[in-house]
Amino acid sequence: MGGVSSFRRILSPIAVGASAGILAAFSALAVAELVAGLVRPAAGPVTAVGGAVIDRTPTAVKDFAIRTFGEDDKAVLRLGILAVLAVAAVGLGVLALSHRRAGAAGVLLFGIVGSAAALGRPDSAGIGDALPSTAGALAGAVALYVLASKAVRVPAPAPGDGEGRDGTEGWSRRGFLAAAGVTAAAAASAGSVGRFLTGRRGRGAVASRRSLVLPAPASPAPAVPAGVQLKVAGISAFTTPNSDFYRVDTALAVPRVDAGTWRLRIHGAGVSRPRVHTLDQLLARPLIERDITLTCVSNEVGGPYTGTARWLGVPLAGLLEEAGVRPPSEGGKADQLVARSVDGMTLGSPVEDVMDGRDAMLAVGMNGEPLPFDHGFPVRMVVPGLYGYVSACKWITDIELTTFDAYDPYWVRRTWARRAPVKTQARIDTPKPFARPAAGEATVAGVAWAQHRGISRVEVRVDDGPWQDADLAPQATADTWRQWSFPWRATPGGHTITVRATDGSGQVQSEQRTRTVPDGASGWHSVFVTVP
Ligand SMILES: Nc1nc2c(c(=O)[nH]1)N[C@H]1C(S)=C(S)[C@@H](COP(=O)(O)O)O[C@H]1N2
Ligand SMILES: [Mo]
Repeated sequence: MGGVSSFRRILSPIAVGASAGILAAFSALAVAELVAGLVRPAAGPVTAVGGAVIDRTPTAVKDFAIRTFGEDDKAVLRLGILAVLAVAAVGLGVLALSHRRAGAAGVLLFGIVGSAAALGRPDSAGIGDALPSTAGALAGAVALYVLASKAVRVPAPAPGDGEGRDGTEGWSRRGFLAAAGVTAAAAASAGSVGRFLTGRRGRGAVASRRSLVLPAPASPAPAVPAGVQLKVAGISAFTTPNSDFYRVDTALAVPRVDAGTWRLRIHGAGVSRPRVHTLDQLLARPLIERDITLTCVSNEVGGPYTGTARWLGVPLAGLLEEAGVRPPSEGGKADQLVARSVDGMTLGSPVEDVMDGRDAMLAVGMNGEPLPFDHGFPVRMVVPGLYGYVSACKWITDIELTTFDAYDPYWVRRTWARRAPVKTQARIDTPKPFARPAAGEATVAGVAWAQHRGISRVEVRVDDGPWQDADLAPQATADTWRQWSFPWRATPGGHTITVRATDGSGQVQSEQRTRTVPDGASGWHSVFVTVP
């Protein structure tokens, strides 16, 4: 008996237990996926737990995740959940070899966590949401119990016999392998059927989007002046293509809403004529088309979470007026409009702002096509001048008129400000940080935004030199960003280039550096470059 065989004696139970645990977890997730496909895909355990984690993640950590992983934050979260499950599965599998019941019971505990997460999500559709996790946990517990009972210890080999009867010392392999094979095959089939069902559910929504024909706007977008797009390599496009448009939301599974069954309810304080609108009813109204820059409050100074699209939509003020709503300045009862999405998100906007004549709308079109699913199909809100989290509800389904005193929406409960107009910002798009531009004529360029106030001036400073005016591209509207460029004679050495904007009311962008929480980052953007 050497060290190798005693090592095997320890290793092989761990390997057997680990495989039993992983297989049981796989079965649990596969059955849960199958049931979620039947009940409601968003109630699946990984999606539900992920959503619950997002809801409970402290703002600082969420901000870190957005900064660090960007739009991959959700994939990272999913992987994290699967990693935690895998570790637990290995532990329970090893435990089950000696304590079958305890191992199986451990799997059931995970079912409780999944069910609780699904029931606690703001979009929970009721007790049925517990089914996927419950069914999955039951399947996983049974699988683990059976696999553990197949992995029985055979009588210890006689001294000098060397290996156990079927190759693995002290363990019967054949029965276990057969049971493992059957479990794996059954789980894989359940998982595939589940995927198929979930895919089929989404197909109605996909078909409804494909067949949606957007009406021509009654009020087309004002002609964009020639020259809004500077011919400078590396500057952002004036209109952000949908495929490049930033995406920020809490949806682990993007809602796929069928336009045919979609409804929008308008109700609440001061709504004398509550109404439910269908999409066809909205599309029959005169539509407006506008270029509007949307910005996320989580955008750091110089960050990427801003973009401009040509939105097509129904003016929101008119719909509200028809429902009997008056702004607070005209004696209206409600000062907050709470928009609610199909996934339970809530966003609150000042009623005064959405009714003050700006182009607040329920958007149905983005850059000439129906809203992409990622950006809120079939209908989302867009309000020029307000950060997305206080205005731009995607997959909207409900508008409730209330007061800021009476109700705190999702982000406000997570330390963000109740009111959040967009702060004036200028961003250097080129050169990039730590670039090595050649000495001589160089171009510094970028975009500046102060939605609904407009941009009147952009200045650039190199190192500790004087502020110098940048050349401004024409302004499309006060609701869009504005491009700027600055010819720079680059001299060898390291240089810090800083930019600041002045908005349409003459207010110079604040130098004061603040974090994104609670109401948006402020401060000047600068990049450091080295001219070789
Ligand atoms: N339903 C829903 N709508 C939402 C959000 C969300 O998490 N859920 N995020 C908001 C935030 S914080 C921003 S910045 C904008 C982003 O819109 P986009 O993803 O289309 O760029 O959507 C807003 N609308
Ligand atoms: Mo945002």
